[in-house]
Amino acid sequence: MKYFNILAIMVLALFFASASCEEQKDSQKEENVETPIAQKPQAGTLPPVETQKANTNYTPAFEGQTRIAGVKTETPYEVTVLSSELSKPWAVTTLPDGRLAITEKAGNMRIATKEGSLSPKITGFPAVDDRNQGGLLDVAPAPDFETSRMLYFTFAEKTAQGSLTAVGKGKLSADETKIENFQTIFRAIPYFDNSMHFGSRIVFDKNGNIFVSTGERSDLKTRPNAQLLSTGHGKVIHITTEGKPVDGNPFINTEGALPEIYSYGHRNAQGLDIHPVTQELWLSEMGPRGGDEINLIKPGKNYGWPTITYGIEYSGQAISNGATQKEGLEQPVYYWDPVLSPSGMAFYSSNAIPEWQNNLFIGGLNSKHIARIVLKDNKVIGEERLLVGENQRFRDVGDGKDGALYAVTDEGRLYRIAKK
Ligand SMILES: [Ca+2]
Repeated sequence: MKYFNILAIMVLALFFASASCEEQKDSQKEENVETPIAQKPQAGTLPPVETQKANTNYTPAFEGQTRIAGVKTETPYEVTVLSSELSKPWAVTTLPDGRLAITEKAGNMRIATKEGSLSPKITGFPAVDDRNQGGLLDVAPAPDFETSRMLYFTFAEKTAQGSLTAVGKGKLSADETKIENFQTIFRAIPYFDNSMHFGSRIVFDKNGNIFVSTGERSDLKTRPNAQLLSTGHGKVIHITTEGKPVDGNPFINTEGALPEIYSYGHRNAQGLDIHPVTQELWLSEMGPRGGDEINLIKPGKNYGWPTITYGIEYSGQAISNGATQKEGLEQPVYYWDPVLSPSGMAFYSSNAIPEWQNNLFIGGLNSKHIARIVLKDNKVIGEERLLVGENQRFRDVGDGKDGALYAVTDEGRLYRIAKK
């Protein structure tokens, strides 16, 4: 009996030892598969960054729609000018090998290393209308760029009938001197003879299709086109890499509507990006005097321009009798008065600067800074102004996916903003 008891105790001890070992392994396993906890968005506790008098006395539709509380980055970061040699750069985007593709408005591309060394001018583009706001505009690498070497572009197409925002694609040659076999795959009709409000940004969705923003061409004659589904002016377009409407587009079965349209009622959207976590599409657009907006884009929705706006004409006159809200029209998530002049924007996906994770960074032109926007539950909860002293018009901001942000300015600079 005695031996039996000892044996039983030994068996039990072994059992518990191995059980606790299993437990340990299990908890290790759990630790290994645990996804990193996303940084908590940091709500503003400081006074709003905007202190100037507004152009209008319009009332926001909800609290926090404008002049949100200020935030300040606590993590030390450094700002480096990598190059001052660019000629009117319009877009900066990261290639899979970590280098940067940069368009120049006159109609060529450059590739920059992350140390700021620039390639010669890459050619092979069609004639672009590079007066005023036109030119070779945005660039995005195909999701399979590493094997296909395909790049997608937006540009102001120049023709005898006027210009329009077009989307094209081409292959980066093996020696990286030119774009081969450039093809135009979409045109935001109609042509119009001026050089203003082309939009435009291009982003790939998770299915490998393309979103493109277009402008309403600024003129009082074309402005109403933003509300018309029969034109490509003032829209977000959703197309395949062949330029065909994406299956399931909201107006694909609507008679008289362009089947490529995804959303409408936009003025001049030069910022477009997909949220790294929610995968939702966000857009920034230029308002008139006052009334720059951030919008969360949903299929088929009408974003209001020019029926409703928080801005006024440059002359000071009201637009649409001062209407800022109307049933069935979307409210901006956020607006500025006076304006930011928002151009390109990017979500920061890294946690190298923890409080920046999933924040939105928008290049400001007239305002000459980069706006850092903290979002929570699709509302803005904090705003900060970065690179205020640089005195540059920030044309585009790109997420380097290496913990750094990259920005280009109308004055020809390439910036790197990263943790110190
Ligand atoms: Ca709007």
